[in-house]
Amino acid sequence: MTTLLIFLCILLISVVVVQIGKMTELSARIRGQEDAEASSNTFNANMMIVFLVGFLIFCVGTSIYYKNSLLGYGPHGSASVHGDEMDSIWNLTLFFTGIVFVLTHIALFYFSWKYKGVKGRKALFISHDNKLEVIWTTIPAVVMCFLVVQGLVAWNKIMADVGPNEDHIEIEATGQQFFWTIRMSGPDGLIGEKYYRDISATNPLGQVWTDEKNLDDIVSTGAGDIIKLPVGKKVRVRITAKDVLHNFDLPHFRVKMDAIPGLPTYFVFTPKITTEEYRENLLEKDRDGNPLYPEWYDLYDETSPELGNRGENFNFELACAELCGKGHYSMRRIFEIVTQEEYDNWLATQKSYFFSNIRGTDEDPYGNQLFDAEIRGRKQVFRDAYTKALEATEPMDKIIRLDNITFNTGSAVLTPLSKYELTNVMEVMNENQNLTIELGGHTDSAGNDENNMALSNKRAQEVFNWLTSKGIAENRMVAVGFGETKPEVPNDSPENMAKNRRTELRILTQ
Ligand SMILES: [Cu+2]
Repeated sequence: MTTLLIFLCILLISVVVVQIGKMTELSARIRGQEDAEASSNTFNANMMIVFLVGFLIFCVGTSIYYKNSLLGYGPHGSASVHGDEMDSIWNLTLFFTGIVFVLTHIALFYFSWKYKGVKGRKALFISHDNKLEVIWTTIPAVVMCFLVVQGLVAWNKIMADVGPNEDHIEIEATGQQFFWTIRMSGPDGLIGEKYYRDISATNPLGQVWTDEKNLDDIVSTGAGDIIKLPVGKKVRVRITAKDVLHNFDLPHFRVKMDAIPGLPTYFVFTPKITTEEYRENLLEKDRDGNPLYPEWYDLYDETSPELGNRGENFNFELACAELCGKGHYSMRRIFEIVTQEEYDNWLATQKSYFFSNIRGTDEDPYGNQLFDAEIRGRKQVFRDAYTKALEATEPMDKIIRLDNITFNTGSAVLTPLSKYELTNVMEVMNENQNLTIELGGHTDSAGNDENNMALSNKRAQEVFNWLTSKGIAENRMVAVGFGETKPEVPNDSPENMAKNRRTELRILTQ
């Protein structure tokens, strides 16, 4: 449709041009060719000057009109430490190119006016002029050298990597059609290894789980998830891509770097202003209380006035600055700069990808062991339940579910991870020599009643044996199999049946 419209437009314009040509020809024939040419030359030459004035006014006018919307001007000073240097290089370049821009335009249009076609005037022919050649080669060369050297000095400073022991936060951005996967180092401050062959549906970045640096890494793909970073702390972003070229662009921080499949790049920057402070700058008022930048007081969303003005809703945005496909625009992500304290609190609420998605699955290489934090966590849960049971008076409440004692399916063989909970039981038995307990085995209703009874008996006995092997006296414990006779909930769903398969500890004396 668009193509057809464009085609029709071109066709119509061509028809108009041909018609105008015909008319000019016709009028020229009537008035005499030469007179017509002379008046047309004067008219065109004068229009050149009109255009020149109009064009320069337009350039200067729009620059002034939009100055508060341009990065580096008005409220949009750099939000990162290195950005100021980049802005000053930018202004320096703009100063020189601006002078050249204005002068060449004036010369171009003035000459067109001055040397318009006049009857009898001949053009001067100069084949070569050494002086002119030297002038217009040397001046641009010197200016360019000056700008390039300044630029190189700034570039080397900006692209300096972090030192070997320098305190910094490491994050990683992986571009993909059409979203960014942002990986943040957890409390260890380090990002784990990746291997492209490990990429799968459950492991989108190909993290190598045997590398312990990966275990606390946080992975965020949701376009709505906000990434927080602390103000004043150096951030090193590793930038990669999974399919096509993307570009990691944080314009307010003057950070921009291609994301190239197969070729990791990086950028180091230090945010120097929080999102909150930046918003305050946008909403700044002069001494009389008038907004300096009134456009930021416009409603953020006219259909929802309760959201407030644009300034209050301002956010630093990550964009993909490479036209990477149809959904390119949707690669927007929000980065929020906060105080160190807020950052620490936020980081503590973020779940590591490994522990929320991989732990306990087939991909987990640590299936037969618990991490210290998990051991402590399970111990705490057991201790809390134990204390509650000790204090309880009702016989019903003297029972502790031992969910972390598990068996291989259909057998009485303890799983390797059960030893941690068994150790918890052993410890309280050793601490409190008056404690006697009943170890109860329970199954769900699946299968034959007698088999279930036998299995639960064997399982309770297995727990009993483990504890006696660790030196707990046999006369302080009794192992009972209840089979399917004491379901905790009706056996009407797989979840409920799982709840009914359990080992229980009941306190007999304490
Ligand atoms: Cu992209």
